[in-house]
Amino acid sequence: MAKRALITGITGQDGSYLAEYLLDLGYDVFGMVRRSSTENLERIDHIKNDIEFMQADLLDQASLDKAMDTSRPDEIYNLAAQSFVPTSWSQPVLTAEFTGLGVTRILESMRNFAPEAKFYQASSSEMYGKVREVPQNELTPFHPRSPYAVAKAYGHHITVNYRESYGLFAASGILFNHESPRRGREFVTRKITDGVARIKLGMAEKLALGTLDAQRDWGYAGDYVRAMHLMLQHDQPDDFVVATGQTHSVRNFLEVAFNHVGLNYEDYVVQDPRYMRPAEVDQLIGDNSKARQILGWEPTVSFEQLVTMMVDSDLQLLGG
Ligand code: NAP
Ligand code: F7E
Repeated sequence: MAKRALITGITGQDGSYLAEYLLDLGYDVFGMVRRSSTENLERIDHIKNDIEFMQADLLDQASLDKAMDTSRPDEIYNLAAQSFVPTSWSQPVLTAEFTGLGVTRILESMRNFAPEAKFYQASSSEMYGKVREVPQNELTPFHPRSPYAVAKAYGHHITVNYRESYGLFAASGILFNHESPRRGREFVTRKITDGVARIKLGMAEKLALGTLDAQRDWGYAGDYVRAMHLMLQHDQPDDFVVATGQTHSVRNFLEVAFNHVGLNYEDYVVQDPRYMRPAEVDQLIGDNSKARQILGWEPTVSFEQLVTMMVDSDLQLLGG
């Protein structure tokens, strides 16, 4: 019989790649979507007929229980969250409700309706924040720098706690930034590649950004959803860092993206204080050796390939 997977956040970047991946493996895929006045399935439009959708919200326990009871999943991937760091300063309580307490609600639902299932929590390198060591591994202490990161730290700890309290198979993937042509346009990578395409096509003159000095360990989302699946095939629930092991600044990203279309970023980029954060995460770089050794996972897309893939996709989308 086909395995059954429940994905929360299926309409997001990672949800779309994970759904594709699991469908290819022969899974029955159940997708949790929240009610909205207009349909929001762009990223999964090509596979939507293969997915069984269930309406539920991380804020509503009864809806989660119903989704869990209906789908009776073998694997649960909790990808839903308020995931944009700046919004977590303007909506800190909502972020805590979605991104933090939402995890407990799903775990409670699992405990009551699918205790034998395997659970994946989408934890984040943002938990390391003001980093205590370089590179960061599974044992590096957390020092979160935003309400988003604080909520994710809660989500990580409650996942570990339910594993230890109730013996649930609950794994936490500590994923470093991962991007793709399906990344939301508010995140810096997509904002840049969309901006480069617009400038190249004569549709924009400038690109306004915040700090250019922050450094991130950027990987490809398609590679990272494979790691999520591998964590749930392992014989024990555990925590894993998923990263490339390389870090680049926003400035490096700009150089590669603008060079790819024959332009110099210095002629177009302006800095705007509106995009500066109250507290910044200066540098992240992950140590992926545990995932490599235990899961046999490794990234396949380099930084340059990622940037150029995203620029080419945005050029094509805009008709270039
Ligand atoms: P994303 O594109 O922002 O997608 C977030 C998803 O969560 C969307 O499907 C959204 O639904 C859903 N959602 C938000 N609030 C919800 C609620 N109250 N109830 C139900 N669904 C809700 O995020 P992503 O980049 O795919 O990331 C997936 C997960 O990994 C997130 O938890 C994120 O925090 C975490 N993460 C991401 C990265 C990264 O670099 N991408 C790194 C580490 C961890 P709508 O479409 O209706 O808004
Ligand atoms: O910012 C700087 C900004 O918003 C990256 C989420 O998926 O990854 C993501 O969080 C860096 C920061 O991602 C702009 O200050 C400069 O230093 O693309 P971002 P993020 O905050 O790292 C983690 C792992 C997650 O878990 C999150 O869910 O870029 N930056 N200028 C800018 N950032 C944005 N968004 N916009 C700018 O104009």
